[in-house]
Amino acid sequence: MARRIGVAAAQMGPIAREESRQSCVARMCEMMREAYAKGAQVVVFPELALTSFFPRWYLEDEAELDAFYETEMPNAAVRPLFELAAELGVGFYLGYAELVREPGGGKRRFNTSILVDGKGGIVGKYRKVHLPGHAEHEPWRPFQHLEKAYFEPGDLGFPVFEAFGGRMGMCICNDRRWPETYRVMGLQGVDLVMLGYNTPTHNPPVPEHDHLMWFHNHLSMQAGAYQNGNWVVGVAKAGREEGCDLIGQSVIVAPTGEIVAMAQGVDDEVVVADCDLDRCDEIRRQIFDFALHRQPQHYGLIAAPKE
Ligand code: CDV
Repeated sequence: MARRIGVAAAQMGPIAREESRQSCVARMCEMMREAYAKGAQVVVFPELALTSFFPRWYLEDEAELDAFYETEMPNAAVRPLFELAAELGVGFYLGYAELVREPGGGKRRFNTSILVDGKGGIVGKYRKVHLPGHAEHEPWRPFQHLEKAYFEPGDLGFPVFEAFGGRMGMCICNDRRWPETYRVMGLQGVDLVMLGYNTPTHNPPVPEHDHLMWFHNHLSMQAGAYQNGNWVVGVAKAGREEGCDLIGQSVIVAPTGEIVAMAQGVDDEVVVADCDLDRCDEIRRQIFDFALHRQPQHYGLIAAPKE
């Protein structure tokens, strides 16, 4: 039996600092309904989809910072999305900031995504491994990128989950630029990798690359798809958010590396593709047959500890 699923990339336009979670969730519910009407069984939303991209601000007040995190999932604000998923029988990927309160009073902070099935149940969780940016306030920048201050690296690895008739994987934004991300999931037979991103059009440390942001976005995801023989769905939070421009161009990429669907603008927008998970075999059997061709005895440096 063919393993086909309708997949939606639900790109979001900007989220203002003052916009409530309820408003964001209402936008997502509207897109989920549209995705369902277009035949989707799973909807992919962006990274940190419930708030503005707060690592752009240097926040000294801990209570102000904490307000951007979720301490439970689902919570009251997000529950309508879970309920709609169960009503429609549609799953989703959602990125959010996660705050874990430890028994001793400590706090752990992660940039997290979850995979929810068509019954509204959480079937998988991922915590962002590759955190870009800086840990200290850098006033010379036009905007901050304080992910290294506001999150710790994920501690869950790159797990793969049986869902939607295949093997589903997740990563988040900067992870998509690293070949190891896809390869670790590829070695677990992943069929479809979902990811959300917030990528400014301007990269303050290397402004000479600004015109390449869109190219590098697609280059990374197309390479990750082709080199491991899996589908990739990459979804932006896009547009001018609190004075900072974020790229759009959310895409669905086939295991051949071809883009089969792409968002046209930088607002809320749903694009859907019918993804045949069996197409992964075209690459995994004919080009990159891991069992036949990999030579891991020569790859040791990749997994060696950092100097
Ligand atoms: N949210 C991100 O991880 N953004 C990075 C930017 C800072 C380069 C990205 O890789 O898109």
